[in-house]
Amino acid sequence: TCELQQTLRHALPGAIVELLDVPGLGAKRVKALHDALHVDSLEQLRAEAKSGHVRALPGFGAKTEAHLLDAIDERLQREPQRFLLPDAAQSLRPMLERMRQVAGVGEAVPAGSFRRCRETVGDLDILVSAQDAAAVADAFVSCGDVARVLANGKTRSSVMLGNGLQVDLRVVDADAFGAALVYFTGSKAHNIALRRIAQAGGLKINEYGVFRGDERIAGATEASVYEAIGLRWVPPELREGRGEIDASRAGTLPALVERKHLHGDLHAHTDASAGRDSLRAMADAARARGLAYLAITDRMPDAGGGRTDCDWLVRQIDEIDRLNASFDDFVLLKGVEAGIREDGSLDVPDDVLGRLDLVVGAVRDGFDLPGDRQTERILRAIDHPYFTILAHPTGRLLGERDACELDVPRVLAAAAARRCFVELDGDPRRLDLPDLWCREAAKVGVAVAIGSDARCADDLDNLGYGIGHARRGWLTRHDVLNTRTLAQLRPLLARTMGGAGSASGASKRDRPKGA
Ligand code: DGT
Ligand code: CA
Ligand code: CA
Repeated sequence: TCELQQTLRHALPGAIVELLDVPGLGAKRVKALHDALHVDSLEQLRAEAKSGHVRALPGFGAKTEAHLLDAIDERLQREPQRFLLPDAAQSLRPMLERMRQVAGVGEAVPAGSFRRCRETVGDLDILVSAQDAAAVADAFVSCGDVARVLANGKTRSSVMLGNGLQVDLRVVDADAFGAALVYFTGSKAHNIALRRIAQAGGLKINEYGVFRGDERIAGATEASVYEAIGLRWVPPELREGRGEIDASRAGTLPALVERKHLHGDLHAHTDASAGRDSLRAMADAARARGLAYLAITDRMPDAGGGRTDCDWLVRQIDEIDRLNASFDDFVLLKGVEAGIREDGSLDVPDDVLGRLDLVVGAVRDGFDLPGDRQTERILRAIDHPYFTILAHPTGRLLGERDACELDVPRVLAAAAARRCFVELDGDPRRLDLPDLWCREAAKVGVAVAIGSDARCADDLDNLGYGIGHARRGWLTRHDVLNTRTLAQLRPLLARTMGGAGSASGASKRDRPKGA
């Protein structure tokens, strides 16, 4: 977000931007529709088209009108759109700020899937504790981005923002805040399990508290609610009904990895390839974020015809050496994002790979290969003696491309055997390795490298999204590669990087998992 973006956004009426997604409508036509018919949402356009008002406009006609109706119906019937985390966060922030300014408001926090750090959210849920619910609701429905008010009751309201994101608000008393937060954080599966446990103990649990008969025995805090039914507080990221209740009862919940545990970042681009910022700027940004190391992993330019031009990489290696000489508390690691060809070979020659600290391998094409071929391709790449980290392993792009067909357990087994690593790419469009597979990786002893995949300095904050997703995957500090200090990391990287005997596998070191 920036001031200009906010100004422009507020200058646009209602949900008019969603009209631009309709095939056949550009800015000019949307403006014409708005000027003539005051249309500023899909539903309004549909109503006007149905009543024949659109065909009467200059440049539209009956055929266009019918076409628009079809396109709108197709859009409205489509699976409801889910939103990426940064988009949801950007809408959420100003709303929370607004409500926190209302007199008498205690807490104003996100709940639902956003709080659980799910990779996408269907809608946003906000929970506020306050005595004057009406004042909070008034502030809520008059937030800048609100295009439509869907419901405005005393304690619950819903709005639709201009970008199509729905936001639900719930206002509760402070003494029920914890119970309401548990309830509206979900997930539904987690809530159902909680209710069952309460019932088995002769208690009742709902969004107002935990009750024995008519007596409320807990509700002000989340911890009190869990404790009242014999459980320990469960981190929101685990509340998916995937074994967290049993672990809570048994006292075996994992100590989840946190952002402050990360000592470095193992995947970043500069203006030498996909990125926008210089080496120097990336290093400064990493240092400003308290990191001790940053791996630079640019990719080969497409030279065409299978040619490889590595001059740029050799120059970058030298430049990194020069820069590193100027730091005393920080190191740029020399890396590359090597493309994995369909035959499993890497698109960077071995003599260059041998000069690097790490090699991040990535599939960048052929996502639709059949599962066995995709798996073979990756197994072969992992077998390369210089291979270090498998980047964004499933290739999914949230909302755009499904994970490719891949035998993930086989890949993890191979990575464990070769003592290399898999990435959890923190780019909020990827969050790949997906959470369930992260859990599997930890189980089979493959450390997960959380990478920002930064395209610019600010993208280093992707590490935060990576951490959220890693927590959904039950990962602890010890399951994550870049919680190691540089001194601890070096020998782990060295095992693949042409250290004596590494190609024979004879001198492979033990990876100090859990150390
Ligand atoms: P989303 O919005 O699709 O990304 O996912 P959630 O989990 O945010 O779902 P949402 O917004 O429908 O509801 C928020 C939370 O409220 C949900 O995680 C649990 C609670 N909740 C909603 N409906 C029910 C229900 O019918 N039963 C129970 N036990 N809890 C519910
Ligand atoms: Ca939600
Ligand atoms: Ca909701």
